[in-house]
Parts: sequence; C-alpha cells; structure tokens
Amino acid sequence: PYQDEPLTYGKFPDGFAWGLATSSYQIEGAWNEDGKKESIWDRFVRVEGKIKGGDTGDIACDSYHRWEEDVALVKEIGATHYRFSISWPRILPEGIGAVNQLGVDYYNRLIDALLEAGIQPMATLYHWDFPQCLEDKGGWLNDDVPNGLKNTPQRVLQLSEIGNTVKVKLWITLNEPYIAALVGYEKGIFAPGIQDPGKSAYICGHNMLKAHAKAYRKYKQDFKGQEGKLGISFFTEAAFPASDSEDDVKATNRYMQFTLGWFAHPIFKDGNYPQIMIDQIGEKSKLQGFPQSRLPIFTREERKQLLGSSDFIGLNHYTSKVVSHAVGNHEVVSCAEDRDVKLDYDPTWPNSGSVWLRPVPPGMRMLLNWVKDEYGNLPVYITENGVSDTAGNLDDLHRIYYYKHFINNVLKAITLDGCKVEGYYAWSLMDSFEWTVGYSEKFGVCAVDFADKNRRRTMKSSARFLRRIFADNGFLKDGNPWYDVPDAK
Ligand code: GBH
Repeated sequence: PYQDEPLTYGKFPDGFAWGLATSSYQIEGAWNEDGKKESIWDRFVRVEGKIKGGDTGDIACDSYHRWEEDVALVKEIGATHYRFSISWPRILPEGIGAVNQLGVDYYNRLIDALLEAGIQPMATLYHWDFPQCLEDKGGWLNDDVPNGLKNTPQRVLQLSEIGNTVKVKLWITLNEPYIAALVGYEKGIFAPGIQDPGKSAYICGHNMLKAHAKAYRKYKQDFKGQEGKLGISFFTEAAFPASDSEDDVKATNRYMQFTLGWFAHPIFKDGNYPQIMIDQIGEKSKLQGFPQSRLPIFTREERKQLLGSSDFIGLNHYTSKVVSHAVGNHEVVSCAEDRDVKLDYDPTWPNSGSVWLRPVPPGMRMLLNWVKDEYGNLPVYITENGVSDTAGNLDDLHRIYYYKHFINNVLKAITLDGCKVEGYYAWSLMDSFEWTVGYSEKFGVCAVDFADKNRRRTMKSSARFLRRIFADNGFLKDGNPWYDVPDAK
C-alpha cells in the first residue's frame, strides 16, 4: 500500500524535454496508400477474434493526412518535443532496399512542420509494425536472411541519405523489445501471433538486441558529425516485494532482471544477459532435456558491440507489481516459469481503463533509483507514461491525478535523489488504436472522434494541466490553479 506523499515544489533542469508520444500504426491509418506495404499488424488485425470489436488501424486517427492538426496540438500544449515512430513498410515497402519516396516525404513534412513550430522530433525506428514480407522469411527469429537484424542499421542509413538524421537529433531504435518478444512470440496475443512459450521470445529478443547494437554502431560511425543521440526504450515496472523476507526481496530483484535487465543489462552493464537469467534458464533447460540453454549466447564480438550501445536509456513506465518468491513448474516450458516469481497487484492500488495498469506514482521514483543504482547515473528519458480510461470523458480528472503525481515523482528523483532524467513524454498525444483492445481504451490527453470522418481532435483537461506544468517547467509553489483540483483515482 502507499499513500500519496505531499507534492514537492521546484523546477526541472533547464532544457528539460517535455514531450508527447504516439506511434505509427496506432495513429497514421493510410495502411495501403502511396506505396506502403503490409505490416504484421495490418495482417494480424484481419485475423478473426484477435482485436476487440474487430477494430483495425486502417484509418486510426488518420494522421497520415491530418499530421498538421497533430503538430498544432503539440504546439498548443506547449511541448518542446514530440515522439513519433516511422512505419518501416511505409518507407521500405520490401523491408529492405528501395526507398518509397512518398512515405519518406510524409515523415519529412512532419519533421519540418515540427521544427518550424519549435518542437524537437524524437523518432522511433520500430514500434512493432514489422514488414510482413520479412516476417514471411522468419522475421525476428531469422538472423540470417535479409531481415530485421540487417535492416535496422540499413534504415538509419537510408533515412540519413534523404536528410532526416541531420534534422532529427533524438532516435529510438526499438520500442519495448520485451513486449514485442513476449506478447508477439510467446503468448501470441500481439502480431505476429506466434505461440511458442519459452523459446521464440528469447530468440526474437536476442536478434533485436543485435539489431539495436548494429544500428547504434552504424549511426555513430556514419553520422558522427550530426551530434544526434540514439537510444532504446524499455518496458518497465517498479517491483515491490510482497514481504520483507529474503526470498521475496531476492525474487523482486530477479523479476527486474528478467524484465528490464533482459534488455538493459547487455547494453548498460556488461554486454551480456543478467547472470541470474543465464543460470536459471540454463538450469531449467537442462531439467527439461534441451541440449542447450533456451537463452541464446552472444559471441565475444557481439558483447563488445552491445556494451555501451546507447546514448541514453528510454523508460516506458505505467504501473507496478508486487512480487513474491514462487518456484516455477519446470515441466512447463515458458518464460513466465523461468523466473520463479508470483506477481500480484496490491488491492489498494487504484484501477484504470486497462486491467494491467494500476497507477502507483511512487513506483516512478523507485524505478528511476533502481536504474541509477543498477546501471550508474546514465541520462534517462521517460519515453512513455500515461493512463487509460474507457469513458473518454473530456474532464479527465483521474488523468490529471496520474500525471500530477507521476511527474512529481520524476521531480523528486531529480532534485532529492540526483537521478539524471533529461526528458519526459506523456503517452499519448491523443486517443488511438490501442492494439488488441482496439479503440476501447483511451490514453490520449486529446480525444479523437472516431465516428467522425474528419477524426476531430479535442483537448481534454489533462492536456491543459500538462500545458501548465510544461510552461512552468515544474511545480511552482504558488499560482497553479490545478493544485486545487482534488485527486480523482
Ligand atoms: C505501451 O506498452 C506501448 O508502447 C504503447 O504502444 C501502448 O499504446 C501503451 O503501452 C499503452 O498500452 O499484458 O499480455 O495482456 C505498455 C505495455 C504491453 C501493456 C502489452 C499492455 C497487453 C498485452 N503493454 N500489454 S498482455
């Protein structure tokens, strides 16, 4: 249980990045226009029963045509930064090779408009919309044929050839490789819908890490003069031990290693997976009769490429878990059983519009300190943070509660704990296609009328609240009328 602590007052560091975030498949629509080819999500949404209500991202917020309205909203809210993602099959319809100029033109228009409005772009190269043609050749499971592994650096290169990297100073290679691997290749709930517990997710993650490292090395080598920063965004939770027992405390750290550590440890710690993952998955694989560990092994050269392959750590953070020690059933081959933990929510944590999301503001500060203690005081960007509802009301006081307390915990981590946070992006600029739950769960600080062919956008109260925080660059002691809005959970 937690009690909201009193707010701390003060300013964020000068030049702090205040952003709003979206992703290509969730907002763009125009799924088959101007030479764009199919992504795994275009395919997946057409499989009966995969998406709530049969929703698709075919039109979504129609941002492919309405990007000017998006830029105007970002400006109106006063964000200094905007994080969007580049649809891979829109700019490289065959996955690799020929550039689709019309697709590239779209991103150039968007980037130019942002810069003109005084907003810095942050571009994500991969937010889950993998080209279907490459998936057909094995996708992330295949590190041999022309696939993701070779294409990620290729895409950085091709974007630079048309001038974008000169303008874009902040890059994210991969969004939440943990989720893409586990939900896409283990549970099969996300595209490409592969259900292969305990095996494919590790292979997919392995190849994603290698792709990331290659992209980083390529970027640093070829575009040194551009002074851009390239990083990666991780799915993160704060983990609270269920009791003070040594077992539960150890299990909590183990859970962090199996989630954030799986991807962060190779990049920020020592070029390899956390030792606890190597040991446990190795042991269980042996018990299960596998000839070798289900967790792949990096070569010495790959470890060298991985270590330090990021200029900052990007954290997507929404919620927390309560963790207790529980030995997994080794007769079941699965990533979940490999970790020897049991996961719960604290029943006192408030609800949201998503079953998996309980707002726990102090978790934000705890996570930032965990990252600092584990990886050293690296530059951190919170690349996503936000909350859902299903009602979609414009007077979204519960979202103001969420942002107020989460952002205040970022401030505490900076001013009281010395964490080096350089930016914060709210998820999301607007309601959008929320993957398997379609349009039913809304994360936007702006509403989108999906029944209107013009996809009319309207600011919610939370957008006005953020505008004030952004403008003040923090929590001023006096004069912010939003402090009087009672906390709504
Ligand atoms: C982020 O992932 C995404 O980056 C973003 O695109 C998305 O819109 C946002 O969250 C809000 O959901 O737990 O197996 O039932 C956050 C992690 C991972 C949480 C998938 C929901 C649902 C699948 N998300 N999870 S499952």
